[in-house]
Amino acid sequence: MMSTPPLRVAMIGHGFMGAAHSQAWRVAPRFFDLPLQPEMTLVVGRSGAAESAERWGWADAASDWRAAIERDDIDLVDIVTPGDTHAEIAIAALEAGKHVLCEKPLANAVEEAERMAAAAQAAEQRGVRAMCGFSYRRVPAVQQLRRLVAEGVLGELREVRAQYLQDWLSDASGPMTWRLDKALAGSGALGDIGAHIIDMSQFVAGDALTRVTGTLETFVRERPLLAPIQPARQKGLGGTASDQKGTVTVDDAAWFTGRFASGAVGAFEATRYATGRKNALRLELSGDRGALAFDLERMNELEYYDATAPADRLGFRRVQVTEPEHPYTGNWWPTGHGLGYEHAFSHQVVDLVRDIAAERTPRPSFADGLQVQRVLDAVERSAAKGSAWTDIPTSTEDQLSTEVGR
Ligand code: SOE
Repeated sequence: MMSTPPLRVAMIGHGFMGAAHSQAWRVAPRFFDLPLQPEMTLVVGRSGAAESAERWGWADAASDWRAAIERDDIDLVDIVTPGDTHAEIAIAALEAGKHVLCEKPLANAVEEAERMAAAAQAAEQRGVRAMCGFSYRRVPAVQQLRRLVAEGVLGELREVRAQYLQDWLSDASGPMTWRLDKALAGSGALGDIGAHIIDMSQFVAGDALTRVTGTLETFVRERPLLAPIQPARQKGLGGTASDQKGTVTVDDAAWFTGRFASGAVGAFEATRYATGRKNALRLELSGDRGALAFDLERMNELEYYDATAPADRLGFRRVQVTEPEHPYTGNWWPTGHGLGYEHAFSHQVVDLVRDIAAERTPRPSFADGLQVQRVLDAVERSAAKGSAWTDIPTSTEDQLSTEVGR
């Protein structure tokens, strides 16, 4: 029997996303038939990479990403570092002929995202592929939402409501972290979790935002610096706070409205101060024939309101997205058993590997990631102009995929 060709992966970075991506590279080939066999060849980090390799099952560890992307035994580079290094690593990897998976948001600035999208377009000519890791597109219920919208269950889409509510910063005594430093993170809640609701709303609606108004707020402007602790645990994920203070240089919360190309209107909120909300990404779409709703904290279901139903049975009904007919679910457990946060990352690996083998452009592509970056930038420019309406530049390669289930 023909053996499956390998896809040898080097993961650059090994924080929280490193754990999620490691789980996906290890588990996806065990539950899905893949045309290429992922091999967890190398994890790269400035410190602690050997411990991460041991813990998560990587064959080797290194500290120099430039040497890693030049290795002949590496086919794909998976970037899970803070946003300030995405552009440099992704462009170098693409130019070295490596496929790239890059965590969201694509970059810290539009100019960087433009260079990344151009490098990805050039690399495609050489059969090298790139994906931007908006993993929530691959939650089965989100894929099902897109299918239902594409089938027309909403009728004319009029309104999109999207929130991403977390509260891990609501305690002002919590320490500084790289996510609060504009030089490393690019922005705060806006780029970290606002990027998710921008990508998800556009993906589900099959529609692109064309103009926005934005308001940003920073509630806590100084936070204790972490005393020097094991480097692997830096990034504010634990450790003793010192009496030194660091300045927060990003937004804590973002509110924005948007107009879609179809004419639909959207209201968006991204905050890490929504006390009591842990990971509440909520999306609701309203049309003249119905409505659809999703909450990541109840990620195995969606709600559907059929406005064309007889009056005596009108109401939102809960759809359990665990049938074998639903996207991805048939490869896991029997109906009703449900999936978790980590499974979307496995589905991301499945689709990326299949796209590479089929010589297809992965979605979201770097062009899709650039379009989200342009929305983020427009929100920031609007906020700086008293929340004035601000247009989002578009270009041909921004056209979102209309292919259902991508
Ligand atoms: C923010 O806390 C965060 O870790 C995001 O960066 C991730 O993209 C999201 O999946 C979970 O929350």
